Amino acid sequence: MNMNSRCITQALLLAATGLAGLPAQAHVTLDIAVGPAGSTFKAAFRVGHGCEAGSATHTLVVRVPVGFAGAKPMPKAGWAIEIVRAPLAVPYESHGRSITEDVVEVTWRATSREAWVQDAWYDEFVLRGQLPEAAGPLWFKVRQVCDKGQSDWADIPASGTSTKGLKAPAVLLEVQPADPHAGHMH
Ligand SMILES: [Cu+2]
Repeated sequence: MNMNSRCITQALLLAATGLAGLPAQAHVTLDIAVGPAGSTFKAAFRVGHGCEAGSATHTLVVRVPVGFAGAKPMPKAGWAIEIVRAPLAVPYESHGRSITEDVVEVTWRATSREAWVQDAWYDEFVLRGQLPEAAGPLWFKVRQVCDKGQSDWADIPASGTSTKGLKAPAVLLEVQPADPHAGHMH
């Protein structure tokens, strides 16, 4: 069985029950996957199932792409948070200050078995940040670690934003052109 045979199984089940047109409940995806350029965005990563063989999830590692600035995880009961910061290749300005390093990775780790996300359950992990001024795709690579095995959602298409055919697509956030009437608010 390859890494995503479970997702394929779910897709087949959905197709068989006539629900294939609904948004995929498989993989790791964003609850809302579009946001206006320059806005503060709440990225809610949805974990719809466990790893291979129905194994429960105990760790989620989100690699924050360049352009998603000042990422802040929302605390989650039963889960410890680790934040990795790194120097930026291209510093940016925020509130008149030059920002030279930023959050590049956030990890949620269950502090006890009770917090593990069972395969039959659904959960969300929330990260807030500032979207870039330029429209375009942002890809979050997400590693889901389970009791047995792990899934690395890290495949990015060579061009465009279609994840069709990718075995383990990274999580897509589409930054759209900003509303010219919107102010700088957060
Ligand atoms: Cu899936």
